[in-house]
Amino acid sequence: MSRKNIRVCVVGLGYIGLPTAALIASRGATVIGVDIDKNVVDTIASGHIHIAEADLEGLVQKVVFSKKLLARDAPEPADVFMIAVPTPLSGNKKPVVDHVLAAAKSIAPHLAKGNLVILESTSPVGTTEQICDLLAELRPDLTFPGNDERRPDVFIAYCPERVLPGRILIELVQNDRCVGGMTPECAAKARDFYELFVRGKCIETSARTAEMVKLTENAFRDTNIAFANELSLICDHVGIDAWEVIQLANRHPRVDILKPGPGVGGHCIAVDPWFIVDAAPHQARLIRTSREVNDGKADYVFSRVRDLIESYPERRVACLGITFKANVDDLRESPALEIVERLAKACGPRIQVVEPFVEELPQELSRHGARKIELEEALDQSGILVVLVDHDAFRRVGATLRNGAIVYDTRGIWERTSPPPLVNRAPAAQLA
Ligand code: SAJ
Repeated sequence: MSRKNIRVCVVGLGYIGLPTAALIASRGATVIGVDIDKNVVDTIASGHIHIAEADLEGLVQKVVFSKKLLARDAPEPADVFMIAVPTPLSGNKKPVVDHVLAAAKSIAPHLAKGNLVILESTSPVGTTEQICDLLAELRPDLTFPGNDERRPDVFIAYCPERVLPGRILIELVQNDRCVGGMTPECAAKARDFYELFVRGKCIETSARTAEMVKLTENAFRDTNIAFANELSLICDHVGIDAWEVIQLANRHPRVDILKPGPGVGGHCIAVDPWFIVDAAPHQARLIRTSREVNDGKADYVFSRVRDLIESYPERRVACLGITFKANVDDLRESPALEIVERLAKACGPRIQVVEPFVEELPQELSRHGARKIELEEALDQSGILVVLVDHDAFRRVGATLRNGAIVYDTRGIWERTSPPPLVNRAPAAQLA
């Protein structure tokens, strides 16, 4: 496989598909980037991007202008097809693979002998097999792995993305990849492809194992964050500073507790563990509980802040941050946003929001009278500061700038300068 002659069709130009398409195109391949959203296609075709990600706009502009990345609203023939579309949860916490199957359907007419199809979307175990079955049904003129004794005409693999938002372009190149083939030959073909642009190790396995690896990675992190969040509740209950406990416990050579926060957000860690729970509900007890603990933390923070606000009716309230984590513009599954929405509903115009990564507040917030303000205004005029996201801009605020405001710091970014607010309880502990 050579970078220069290869044509790659990437279906789904979101947080993963777009950076991947741009990176592959920057290495010399011709990439057809496909999205069903016309605005997304038009934005990219004009050299711009619809998401915020470090260094992405410059790269996209370069490959679009050099005609290496072509934004389209439907797939076109290629050597390699990559599917990177969302796999959301249904209301009853079941994985929805409709977008993956629709993407597979859309590439079916363009498949030819020798093609490689790779699924990158986080998916329940067995989804890659489902794609094989679907393609085999739609293209009886071709052979597919798992559906025919003969050597397949089309090779199919699952290779999960594992990049961290904010560092996507770096991690796409540096991280090891787990390449799961429907057959060992499919895995080998997919590995050859990834080695064109990945500097990390590409390790071959089966498609089912690779699907489970992806879910495992995010469930592992969710469970570890749940430990930190549960610990913060326990410390709050017994009147001890959780941040100090964690800092000291982490000095043990084999202890590495993550950070408590207002809950877990994003489209990955807050979602993927449910795929495991759905597949093995009786076995996945810890994984389910971790999800519940992390979701419960947002409820807890909301109640504590509401109590605090009601105890100081004369004070203006500034909530710092609504994105799902630091230094990104992504609001998906954001616990900070959920908390601020509930506060705005309960307390109306007293709630003000500082969010440097978002131009306009979501309608749900402004509808209740919440207003977006600058950080300086919040520091000058707000008597209650609620830190919900650890953006760098908030970290840099020194104690003197906080003007004696009551601080509820859910991310532990500010040093403690005064006793914490006492709301409905006796011990003088900093709220975690
Ligand atoms: N969080 C905490 N405490 C911590 C760490 C994180 O409360 O100590 C919160 C964050 O604030 C955020 C959420 O957890 O709300 C998730 O953030 P994250 O930075 O841990 O992860 P994501 O969702 O941005 O990206 C994860 C990564 N997975 C793992 O680290 C195992 C990334 O590598 C995956 O590619 C990505 O999910 C994905 O797409 O699946």
